[in-house]
Amino acid sequence: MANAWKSIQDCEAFGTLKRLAEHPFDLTAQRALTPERLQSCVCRGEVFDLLYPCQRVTSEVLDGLQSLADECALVDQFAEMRSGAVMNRIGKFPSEERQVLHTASRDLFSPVPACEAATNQAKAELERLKAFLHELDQGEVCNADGEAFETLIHIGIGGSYLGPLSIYEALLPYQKKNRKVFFISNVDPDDSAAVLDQVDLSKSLVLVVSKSGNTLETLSNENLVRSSLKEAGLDPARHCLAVTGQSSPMDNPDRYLRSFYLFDYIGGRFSSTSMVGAVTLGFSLGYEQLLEFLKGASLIDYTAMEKDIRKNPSMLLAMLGIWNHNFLDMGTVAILPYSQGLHRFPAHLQQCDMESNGKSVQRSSLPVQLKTGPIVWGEPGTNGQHAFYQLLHQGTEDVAVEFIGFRRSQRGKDMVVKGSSSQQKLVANLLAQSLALAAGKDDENPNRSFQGNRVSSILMGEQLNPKSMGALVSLYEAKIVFQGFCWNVNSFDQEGVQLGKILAVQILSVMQEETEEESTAAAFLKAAGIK
Ligand code: G6Q
Repeated sequence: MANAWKSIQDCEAFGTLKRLAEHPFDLTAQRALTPERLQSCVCRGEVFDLLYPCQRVTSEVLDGLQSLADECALVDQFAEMRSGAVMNRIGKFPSEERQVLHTASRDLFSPVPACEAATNQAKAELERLKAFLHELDQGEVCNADGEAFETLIHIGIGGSYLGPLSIYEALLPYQKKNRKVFFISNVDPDDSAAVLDQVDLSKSLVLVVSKSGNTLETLSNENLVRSSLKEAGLDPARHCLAVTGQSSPMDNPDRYLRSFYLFDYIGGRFSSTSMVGAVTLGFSLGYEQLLEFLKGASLIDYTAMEKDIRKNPSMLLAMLGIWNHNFLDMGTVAILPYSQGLHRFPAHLQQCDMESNGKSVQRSSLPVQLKTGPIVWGEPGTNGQHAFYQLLHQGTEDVAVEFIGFRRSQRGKDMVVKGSSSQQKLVANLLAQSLALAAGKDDENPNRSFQGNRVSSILMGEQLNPKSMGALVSLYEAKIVFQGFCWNVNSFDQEGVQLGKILAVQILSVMQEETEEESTAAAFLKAAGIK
């Protein structure tokens, strides 16, 4: 019932919040950041606590955001999504018309999953993966010389790459001995060449991941690696694995040692907990740790069903984002993890968020009336502090910041220098930055004065491990989905990406023709010195 879904601007609370936004809480005022505020503005979650004293909110604002969430029926829509409603659609126009069931791929731990049919499909794939990983461990799957596979080359792009990459990198300390993963995504031949230079192909599995099975970059890279295997005298059918959609052009089990399925109700950027992430993570971490990762992800899907925003970190993060974006007019969000393991996580979120909510049409097919998805970017702190934080503190662009931190380091190897450990320094920097951005600093020298009221929140977890990484992934997925519901956009299609795929093919076809015929593509190629 698409017409029943409201956008926030149609809600009564919208007006109240507009009024409150005329005089947002002043974080620079004396006694603004009181110990009481610092201790009470915390949303306790299962794996992460969300600290939000440095947001320009009062309890009145939070009540308004709660009303918005209620009026837009965010939790009801989330429940509908989880149980298999067709959410990927636009009014009466042709659209993907699909269910949205990435949550089913990890809803494995409840006796009553929200969508049993989809969870059963996920379980069946996981069982096949478990068996395959066991065969690998036992040496039943091995190379032609009977040696173990030690390397996996993951080939994929976009949603078939960024999630698995960022999670793999985050969980390196949990990697099994003698297992290593390399990624090839870019069609730039230097990307594949750099990987091929580093691996021993005879001991490598090649995992080709493509839901559609027809992505130019991925197929080109697959061909390139297959030809390298052949050149090395290796049989690709013994080395290549696939993750793809059923009946895609890649759904050809004869070409692959093993094929795993990704179902059409799981969008690429939401696919980390499906076989898209599971095969690579299973190879790297082993099956038990993969399950821990899925457990963490599933846990947050359940806490996301809590209607009280003060008790639901993903929904609160979403609503604070709405407040900053639509009421306080901040157009960009910086994701700043104070954890080296998360160094590629902002890139994953950038895709997940911007591809989902970078939309201008409501689900009713009418144009949106409000700004939708913000620009999302980020880098790990403290490195960022020595780079772009200058703009965060004193620039003319108001950036909403989302810090991510952990109380304990991942590897536990640390030492005390000048009275504090490196982990203490890391967390101290995070907290100090949040406070400094908020409070600002007066100085008679205008160049040394900090305006303050620069907002941030902090997601604080105990330690980065498979379970918390799973939780972090699904916490942000839920945030993005909630915001899409607020704007009443379809967060699950990606016409802009499809357009790119078509355009490149058009230019390539002109490149391959020997015709002198004038066309826009031909002129552009000539201008670029390519034809
Ligand atoms: C993700 C997008 C997009 C997609 C890539 C790869 O949600 O749809 O980033 O993941 O274009 O597509 P394939 O998996 O089909 O190769």
